[in-house]
Amino acid sequence: MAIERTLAIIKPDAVGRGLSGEILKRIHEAKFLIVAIKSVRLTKSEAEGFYAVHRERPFFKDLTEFMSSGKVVVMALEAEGAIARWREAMGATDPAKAAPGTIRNALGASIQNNCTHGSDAAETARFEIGYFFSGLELI
Ligand code: 3AN
Repeated sequence: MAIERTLAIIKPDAVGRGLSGEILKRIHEAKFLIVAIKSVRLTKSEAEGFYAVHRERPFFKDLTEFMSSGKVVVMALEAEGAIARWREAMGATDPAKAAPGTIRNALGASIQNNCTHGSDAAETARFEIGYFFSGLELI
């Protein structure tokens, strides 16, 4: 399997509940390399730009308000098959449907407040990593 990079976000619900350390521990245990990391507070329009693919969805307004409601921790993760592996580690979008042992099953509160984000494909990962990190930050 090829070495890939994916964008991971610890969302405002998890940061606010003091879960960043627990999620970072899981990232290290799963042997992802953290290529870049920062803590940022998105504006509403920055959150809208990030989630532009969802702009027609009924939950877009709530989602972008939520994602701009507090600090997030944004990371570029690297590993073999990183995109699928990080999505496996997160579990299904709805914590109630996420497999036991996954981050969302263990820590997620609702389909919106589900602790983490992960890119869903190679093209999305490229866009999302570039949204947050410059070339220099990714060396
Ligand atoms: P995932 O993050 O599992 O790839 P997406 O890309 O379908 O899920 O959705 C992006 C984000 O939008 C989710 N992480 C979640 O916070 C929110 N979301 C998705 N579906 C719903 C929904 N039905 N109601 C409220 N929020 C949702």
